[in-house]
Amino acid sequence: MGIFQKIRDGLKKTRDSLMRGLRRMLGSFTKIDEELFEQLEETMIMGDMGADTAIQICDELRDRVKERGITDPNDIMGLIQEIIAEMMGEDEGLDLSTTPSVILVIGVNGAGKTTTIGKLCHQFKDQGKRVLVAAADTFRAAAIDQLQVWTERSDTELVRHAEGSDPAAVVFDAITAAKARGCDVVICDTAGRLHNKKNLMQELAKINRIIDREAEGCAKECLLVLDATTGQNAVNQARLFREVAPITGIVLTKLDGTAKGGIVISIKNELGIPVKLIGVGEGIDDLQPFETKSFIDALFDREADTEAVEHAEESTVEEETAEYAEESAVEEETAEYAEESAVEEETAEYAEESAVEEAAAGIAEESTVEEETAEYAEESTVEEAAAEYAEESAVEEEAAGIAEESAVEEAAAGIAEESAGEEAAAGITEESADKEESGDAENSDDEAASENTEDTNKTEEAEQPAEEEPKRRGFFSFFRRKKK
Ligand SMILES: Nc1nc2c(ncn2[C@@H]2O[C@H](COP(=O)(O)OP(=O)(O)OP(=O)(O)O)[C@@H](O)[C@H]2O)c(=O)[nH]1
Ligand SMILES: [Mg+2]
Repeated sequence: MGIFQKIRDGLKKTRDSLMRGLRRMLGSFTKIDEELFEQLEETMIMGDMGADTAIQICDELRDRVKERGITDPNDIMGLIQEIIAEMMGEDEGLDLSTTPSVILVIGVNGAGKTTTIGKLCHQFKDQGKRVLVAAADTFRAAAIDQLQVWTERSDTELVRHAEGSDPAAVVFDAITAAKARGCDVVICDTAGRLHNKKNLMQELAKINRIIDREAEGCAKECLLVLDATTGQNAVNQARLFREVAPITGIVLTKLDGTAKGGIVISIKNELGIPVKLIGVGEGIDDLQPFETKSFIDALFDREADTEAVEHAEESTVEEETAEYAEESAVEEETAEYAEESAVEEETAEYAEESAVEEAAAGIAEESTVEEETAEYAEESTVEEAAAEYAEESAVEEEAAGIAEESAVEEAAAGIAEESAGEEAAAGITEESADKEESGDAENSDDEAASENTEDTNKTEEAEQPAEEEPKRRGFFSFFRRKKK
């Protein structure tokens, strides 16, 4: 992400609050009058630009509006931008013109001193500089350890003493070491919290004396770290610190988390101290050199607002798309489910049908079996009946002697061909005929029947046609004789 983009992002809250407030206020006016200037002043003070700075800007506005004959309130914003840009003056960067250069970092506790030093180490290292850090916040052991973590991250050198030792002694050792090692930059961390304000100020004064003495002729920076979220309170801190330390620049941290970015203008205008660095996040890359033009452009950037609106719109579209996709997914799932259910139902129906079919088939089969059985039974019955009939006929014919030769022949022949029963019947008839032939015509029906069932050899004989013919001939001649 580019530097401007970082500043623009970092100033988003200030832009959304202070700048939008100014535009909305100006938009409610149709002409430029005293009421407009009064409301403008109020809005600026509320936006942490400081009372003095707000009054100064409005005085300058009145003059320019009159000079240029401006009557449209919509032109006011452009004039404000112009005035602020002039107020901020020229940019002033860090003076690192000597080797070593010494940077003393001061500020109240929690302002962001140690974090800023860590970020600076990273930047200097990237620029190929040899950096040495003095852990002059000896008030807490944790402060020394925190600094060590940062120096390890950026692979820079650290001079540290035990907790509670003299901070000025640490600074002395660091400058001596930096000279001996040929370091480019010495950065001194300091405590933000002491037993009381007097102690803090005395300690800083002592450190400054050591730096002046040991780094005589070196480029020196005394950076006051201010937390932007504290608003106008930060300006008051600057006034206090200025009494004991020759502040050369301001580091304004946490601009990313506040709508009070207007204090940058206030600090510069009221204290006359340049803002040299701004912190726009907690990351190692989130420290930017302060550039007035970028700051003003980012603060008055209307495109960023448009983009924000567009982005919000896009997000809405994305959300809607996501919702739609979700709905579609649900619909698809439902459809799939419905399909599955349909398939299941169909399967069930099919299974049912199959079951029915199977059952039907089973029944049909059974029926067939039954039918077949019936048929078979019928057939059997027929066969049995035929056998019986043959038997009976034979007996009857034999007994009555009235059966005609041809009829008897046909019946006997047909029956004999069809089944074993017939054969048996043939056997019986043969037997009967034999008996009759042998003059045993008085034999009863019962005797003939009993012979038929008992004498299986005779049935077997009936299956042998070679022997059958003479026997039949005997039977027919018997009938012929009877008829006569
Ligand atoms: N969002 C944001 N947080 C920051 C920034 N600079 C520092 N911080 C956070 O502020 C908190 C305090 O930072 P430190 O660097 O420990 O502050 P300090 O001035 O050294 O504090 P003491 O050592 O107690 O005097 C930490 O949580 C940092 O991450 C910044 O630019 N933006
Ligand atoms: Mg610290």
